Amino acid sequence: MTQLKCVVLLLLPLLVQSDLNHALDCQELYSCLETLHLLTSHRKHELRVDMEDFEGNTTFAKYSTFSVGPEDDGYRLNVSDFTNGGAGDSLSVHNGMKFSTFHRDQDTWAHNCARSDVGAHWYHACHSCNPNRVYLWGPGSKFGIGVTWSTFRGKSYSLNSITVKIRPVP
Ligand SMILES: [Ca+2]
Repeated sequence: MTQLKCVVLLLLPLLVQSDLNHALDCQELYSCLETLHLLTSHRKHELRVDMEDFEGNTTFAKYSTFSVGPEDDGYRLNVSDFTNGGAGDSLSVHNGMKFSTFHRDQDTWAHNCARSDVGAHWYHACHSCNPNRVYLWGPGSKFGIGVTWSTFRGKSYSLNSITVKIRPVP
């Protein structure tokens, strides 16, 4: 149950209402990152991303290897072995990145991707997908601000849903 809650918290759209809520959200995010690190550091896991647009189209991307590194290394993302379910690969480019939030800039950009893109993610400079963003409604969303998976509907289309699941594999 904890595993499911953490994946949902980390990877479903997150709308920050206030500084207080944001601080609480960050605590939960880091708690979940720690849980994901502990889970994935002892056993191999795979990750599947299911998504749906507002026209009812569904698709997925799968990665046969997924883990999160330790806190003292910035909860670095390790994801590889992509299988295309039709969504394309918008996550491999984030492989090796540290996790960034408003208050913890660990991206490779000179500025803060989390602040500029209103999210929390394993940013580089800055993203090809970002499930933790403002929930908007489909096409015409402000570029890069919505819930996006760029190889599916681009960065100006905020998806209806993104669901991310992990499970241990032999
Ligand atoms: Ca930065």
